[in-house]
Amino acid sequence: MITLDRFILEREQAHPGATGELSMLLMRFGVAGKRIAHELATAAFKRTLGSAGTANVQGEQQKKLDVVANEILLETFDYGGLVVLAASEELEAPYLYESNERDGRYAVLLVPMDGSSNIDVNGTLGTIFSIRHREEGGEKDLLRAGRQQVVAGYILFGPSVLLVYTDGEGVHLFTLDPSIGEFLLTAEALRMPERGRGYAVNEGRSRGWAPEVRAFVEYLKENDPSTGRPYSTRYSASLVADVHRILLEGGIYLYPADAGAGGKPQGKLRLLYECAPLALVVEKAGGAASTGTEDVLDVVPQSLHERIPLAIGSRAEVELYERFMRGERR
Ligand code: FBP
Repeated sequence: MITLDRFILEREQAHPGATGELSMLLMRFGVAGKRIAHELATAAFKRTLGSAGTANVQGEQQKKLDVVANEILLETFDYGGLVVLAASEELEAPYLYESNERDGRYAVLLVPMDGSSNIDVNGTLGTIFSIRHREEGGEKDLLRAGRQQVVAGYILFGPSVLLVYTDGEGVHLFTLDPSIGEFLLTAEALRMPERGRGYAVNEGRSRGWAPEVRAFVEYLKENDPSTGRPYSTRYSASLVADVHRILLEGGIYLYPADAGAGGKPQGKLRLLYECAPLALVVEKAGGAASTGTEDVLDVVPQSLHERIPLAIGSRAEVELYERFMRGERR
């Protein structure tokens, strides 16, 4: 029975120069995950379902649980002097931990509640996290390519609560055992299938897509058993849930640029705290993540809440998508 704490500490011992701070930080995400899971499970009784009546920096209506999860995560790093900055989907500017300003060596990036449209219908939800080194201090420390993430991962709130992370050396999966309140290792050094049989995309938005995107999705739906087609649609409206399925079964998730009515011409998902963390997890498991023209982990953000188009999944499907986007395939 390998708990999250034991696993992290044993890996730390493999790094003679380690200070233990990163280990403590990672363990805290386990604690935050348990607290958020409890809030989700009791939300109906606590009347914390529904809208908070406020909007976040993206102008999106916040759910009460978006706010609750954000507060739990900000509290989680408020002691111990580890974290100086926390950037969140729910905050316009990064939160500064003044008490850690002198010695804090890390910054964290957060999506407290992913898949918000699933909250009130008891659908699958997630929390996305990423840890970066503090360099010069301030927001500009965050505006660096995803390759500079030290740790990235997610917590998946489904029939069971899972925590998945990479520290750059493999991807590891833990399952919360509610009887003891501990995350236990259930898969170490996960490897993704080279290709899958499913695709995840909101096809209701296809009119706003570029012709190359539509051609790729149509290609997946053609009947050709020799290439594993037609693929099945597997879209849950939770990026974390869809990427987790793809991590285990292969396939591809798409959120393309959308020039249609009410669409996001530059893509919906945020580079720094949605796309880059999941891109690191998927790449370390053998998959890939692309904007359609560039590896997500190489994109240097110009602003904290920058959005990009996203294609993430098995290497075969993502590379094929890029060929469609270059017009090499019809
Ligand atoms: P939020 O961060 O606002 O939840 O947006 C992210 C997300 O919910 C993803 O989890 C999901 O894949 C996608 O947006 C769903 O978007 P749409 O409702 O346009 O299909």
